[in-house]
Amino acid sequence: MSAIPGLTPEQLSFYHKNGYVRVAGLLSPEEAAAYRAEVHAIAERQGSNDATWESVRGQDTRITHCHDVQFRSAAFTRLLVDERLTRVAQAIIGPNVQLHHSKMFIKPPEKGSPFPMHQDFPYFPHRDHSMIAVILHFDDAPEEKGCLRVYPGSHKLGPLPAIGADHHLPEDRFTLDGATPIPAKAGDAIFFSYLLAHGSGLNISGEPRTTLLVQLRDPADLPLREGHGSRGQGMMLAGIDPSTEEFRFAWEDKAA
Ligand SMILES: O=C(O)CCC(=O)C(=O)O
Repeated sequence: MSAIPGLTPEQLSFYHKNGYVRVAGLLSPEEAAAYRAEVHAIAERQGSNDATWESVRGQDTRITHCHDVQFRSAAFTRLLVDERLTRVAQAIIGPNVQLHHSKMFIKPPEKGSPFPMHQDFPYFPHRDHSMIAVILHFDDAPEEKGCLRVYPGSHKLGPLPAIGADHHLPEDRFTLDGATPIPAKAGDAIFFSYLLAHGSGLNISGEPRTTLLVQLRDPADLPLREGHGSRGQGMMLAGIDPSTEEFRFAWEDKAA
């Protein structure tokens, strides 16, 4: 057993009550700075792209993204299995932690797109709701940079009706302004349930906001429908996949 702690009992009970927990200083400021440089280097190599949600397009805002970053830089392969991260995930999910997908975001200065309030559930619904996200902050994310905002305890409402192509929540009930801001420092990580109502505001500051978001689940949890696949999905980051199914090559699955 590793000596690296996951969550204290207080942090775990905070998570269960509120649906999220911020772990301060999961990475050192030096490590965060190095990952930040990697994210910006990937963005530089891949050129301009934008992941602004349909419901907030047309306001001259942008957000740069790239999925499955561990296929772009080995630094992120190492980060995905970093025990400081996986042990927190184990404290929440259980001993076995499986990768669903990863994605980096850079919210550019002054016009970094917001994320309307939403649950992640409708994108990749699962039977047991074991899915969590962790947002790793590679630079400071104060409120004016468009930090994460949440409705604490909303994960207890279960799956909620979602609207439009980006599955956002009704804007009259779940306003961005009414949500609790969770400002973070470089090196902090915020873990949250895929049922938590969350979003984030515009980056109106003069600095980019740079993050990596990783979705994780219990391998015994079953997707309720196909879709939202990703390269590397199913990779075990901690523990084992207890499946007793016979080994199959990936191309056999596709042919089935
Ligand atoms: O990075 C953020 O501010 C939120 C991202 C998010 O909610 C998502 O990608 O589902």
